[in-house]
Amino acid sequence: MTKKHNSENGNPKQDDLKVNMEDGSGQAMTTNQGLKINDDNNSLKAGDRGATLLEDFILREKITHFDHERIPERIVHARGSGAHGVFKVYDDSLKKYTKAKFLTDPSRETPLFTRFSTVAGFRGSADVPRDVRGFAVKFYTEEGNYDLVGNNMPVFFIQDAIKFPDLIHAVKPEPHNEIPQAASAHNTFWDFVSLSPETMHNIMWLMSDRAIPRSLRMMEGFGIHTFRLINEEGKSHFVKFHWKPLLGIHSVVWDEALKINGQDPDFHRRDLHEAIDSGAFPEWELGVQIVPEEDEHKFDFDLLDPTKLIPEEIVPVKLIGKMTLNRNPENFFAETEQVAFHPGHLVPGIDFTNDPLLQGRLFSYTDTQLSRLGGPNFHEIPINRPIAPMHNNQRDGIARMEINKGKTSYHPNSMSDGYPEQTKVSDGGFATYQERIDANKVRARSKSFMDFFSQPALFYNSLSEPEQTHVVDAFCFELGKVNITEIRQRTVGLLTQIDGGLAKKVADGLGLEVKEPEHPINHQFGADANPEDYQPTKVNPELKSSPALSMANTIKGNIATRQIAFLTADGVDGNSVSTMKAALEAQGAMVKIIAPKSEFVKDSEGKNIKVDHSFLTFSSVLVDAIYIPSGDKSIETLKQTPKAIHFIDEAYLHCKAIATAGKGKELIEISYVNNYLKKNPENLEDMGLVLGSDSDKNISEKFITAIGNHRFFEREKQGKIPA
Ligand code: HDE
Repeated sequence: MTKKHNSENGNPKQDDLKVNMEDGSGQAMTTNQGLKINDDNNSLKAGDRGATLLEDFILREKITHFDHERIPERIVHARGSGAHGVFKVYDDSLKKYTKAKFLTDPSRETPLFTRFSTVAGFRGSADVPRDVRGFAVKFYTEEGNYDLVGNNMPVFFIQDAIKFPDLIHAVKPEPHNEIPQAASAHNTFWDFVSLSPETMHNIMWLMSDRAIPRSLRMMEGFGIHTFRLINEEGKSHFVKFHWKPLLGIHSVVWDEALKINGQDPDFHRRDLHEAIDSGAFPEWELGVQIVPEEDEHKFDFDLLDPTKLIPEEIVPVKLIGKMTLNRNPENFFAETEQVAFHPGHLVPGIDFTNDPLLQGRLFSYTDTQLSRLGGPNFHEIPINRPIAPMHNNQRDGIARMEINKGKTSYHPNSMSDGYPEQTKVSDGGFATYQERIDANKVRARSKSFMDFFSQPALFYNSLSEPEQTHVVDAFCFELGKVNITEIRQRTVGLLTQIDGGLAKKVADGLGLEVKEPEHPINHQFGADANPEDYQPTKVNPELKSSPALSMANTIKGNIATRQIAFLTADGVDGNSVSTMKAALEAQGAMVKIIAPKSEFVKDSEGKNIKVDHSFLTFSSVLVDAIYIPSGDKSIETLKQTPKAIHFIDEAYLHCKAIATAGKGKELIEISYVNNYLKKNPENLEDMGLVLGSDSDKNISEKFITAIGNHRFFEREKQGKIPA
């Protein structure tokens, strides 16, 4: 297919997609053959009471198409949300490391499509289970598509691709009853984990708040594996890829996540869609950690081991460019569902390493599309086709769209003058990096992969106190759902190897004794191998703590796109609403007016204020903070509205900022929160409570600061609120 290089609107991929767009507005309805339809409401019958006639080709065409609307969902990462965007590199400073043009030419804006996903749940599952999130980016570069298929955690559960089916079978719903949906808290997952110490690093991340993001827009992304950058001279450097969100990294709390999944299963999908629709385009900086080849063995872990990260304090992340997601898909199925990523979609300047997990992925991603997208021509689906010209001798197959001209479909040929022709490396042809390999064929795991516990310990040590508490709580929840004591005990045994305090707290929470694991604890060896050779090793890590790993150290203070609920009823003070609304919106926050009934509330002067949601259809878990405007009559009504009081208790439990004006405070006084107010009258603002009067000019300023803090985890020490 011949492609235009020069774009009409500055985005060549958008132009490319337009070729396939269909728009029925203002058009006549037709069959798939273009026949205009006269009656789409009644099938063809023998008499108006039937029977229906087989000859009704219009009925048959419509129903046949409907019958085949579904395709197999992805075996992993089935539930996802996607968006279009662009990437621009800041400067050409990466030239000494890579010849990839999209990473070195600041004048280029590369179109891209990004798909975020959960891993375990089915396509129709909810958005906020405790899970890893996929973070896959397809760059439509002028040299071909480059896919960076990563996750929101920098390490993976297993070290060798051959374990992937086992890992996924263990985490997916159990085979006999297909329970539970989108959850790792069940016997089979923890059975596998407790027997596979290599999983422990990713398990620590999975038990942390990283597994329950506030928004897809507030997650980091990681390529995980060590890749290679190759420069013009053919020299290789190792590289790890990072995505850093400009809004910072933020999460919800676990109790909130459980409730969000019921209140709005599309919480993340909606959030992404609405942010882009409103023009608040999500942005990430692309970062690289570069390691010279000579330094390959300088670390206390193996760079090829995907269960290890390179601490940023040892190799800094250099920020090289920015991705902006600026357009929602036109059609979910055509774009988000049919997009096909593959870590093997490379461009000159980037290459692989021998990471045994990456090597297996390089097979899996094309293979899986064959059953998911129905055959070998999935690269022709509009969302997948490159903007770079594409010509080769591959032919035919199911649903082939291209009409290949010419008499030859082989190379070498003379009948077509040798075309399509090969390209020299110096002219942009791809050549694999010539890594020297001299080895025996063995089915084995490298000894350098056997330190399973130092980096999980580094991660745990790097967390703030509330983050550590959340990890303990998560283990207690997950293992609490496991009903085989040996599995729980074995897992606690593995935790003893990471942190004694952590193991003790989890054991306490589960009602178990702490027991050191029995020897041997590693099962990653074959039947003839000597288990002694595969025992976990312990190194003395270079770092004890890496501040970059804690979300407590993330960017704070930006309240753009944060959702703020205003609790109102008839008689609400109009000024109190409009002043605070204006102040919040000036910072990019989004206000939702909540009231006992939909449509409108009347303010104290009888003016209508549009209601976004009633208490019936909304809940505190869907917002970041709440404000209770003043108004004698409205506060009296809200006091009689149990859901309004629950709103406050729940928001307090989830450590969110709460502000009141004037009489609004009385609503708090009849909530459970009042127990804590009485105990802490001094430091309310440190706890995210802004109790002001309408005349208090600073109230909006203080509230904005509080929202910018994201959460007030100090409250968790006060004890829980029954909400
Ligand atoms: Fe994947 N993975 N994966 N994975 N993965 C898939 O490919 C696989 C791994 C990741 O939004 C599948 O097209 C194997 C690591 C993302 O469409 C499948 C192994 C990382 C997505 C597959 C891994 C990922 C997938 C299912 C171990 C982070 C969603 C559908 C060797 C670096 C992409 C598909 C999207 C999807 C196989 C491990 C990320 C089956 C065999 C490590 C983000 O091919």
